[in-house]
Amino acid sequence: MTAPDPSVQRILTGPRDAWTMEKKSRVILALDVTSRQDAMRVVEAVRDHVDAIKINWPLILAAGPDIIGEMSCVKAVICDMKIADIPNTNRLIVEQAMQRGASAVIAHGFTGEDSVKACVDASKGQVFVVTEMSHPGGKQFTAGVADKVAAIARSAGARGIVAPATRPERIADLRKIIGAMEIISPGVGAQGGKASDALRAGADYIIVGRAIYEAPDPEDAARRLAEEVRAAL
Ligand code: BMP
Repeated sequence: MTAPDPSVQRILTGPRDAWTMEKKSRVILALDVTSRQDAMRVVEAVRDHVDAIKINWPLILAAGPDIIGEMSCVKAVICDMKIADIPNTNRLIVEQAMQRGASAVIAHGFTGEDSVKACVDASKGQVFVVTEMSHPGGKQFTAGVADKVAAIARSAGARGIVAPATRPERIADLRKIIGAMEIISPGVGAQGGKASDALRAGADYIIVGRAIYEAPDPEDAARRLAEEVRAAL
């Protein structure tokens, strides 16, 4: 065991505002870095400009699952493991994530309503269901089933859906299916989507990774995004 570096200690002694995702900047940081040190550096820089931290496999595998708990001391953590299994396995995965400090999880919906419902039950409703994916290949399969998946998310009692900032018109379509549920929207920046377009189409939050953590000044990049959001609303 190595001692945490000073930046880690600063973060861990900061104010605890985790668990409830705020709706202030409407920016969710996709923290797809592959070391704990990079994760801490980026989070410390941008913490005042983001409402939540989304953690995906690259960081969980690189830093270990304890990173979920560490990050949850700073901000609400969304565990993006894109859970896609039978109901019992989904339940076990979600329980592990929530016990470690996640505020919400991301699951696939093509597995069917019973699998989504298992995630909903295990997280007390804190599930975002992936609909149409934001990358070009997202049109090959996910686009064709997205409406159905959104309907499943709604009937299973999920908190919201994940919908593509790269195709804002699809955000607007999906909004009609899910009503007042939340939409979190990736694809801003590196994938070509614009924050303002996604929000005007009906997204509640944008999810941004590389445009923040690969920027020369991540704090400045996150602040500018938050400003773009404010201007768009
Ligand atoms: P970036 O801003 O660097 O493109 O990162 C986007 C993030 O959102 C990544 O973590 C990716 O896994 C996730 N994501 C996505 O890009 N499109 C989707 O349809 C669903 C996602 O979860």
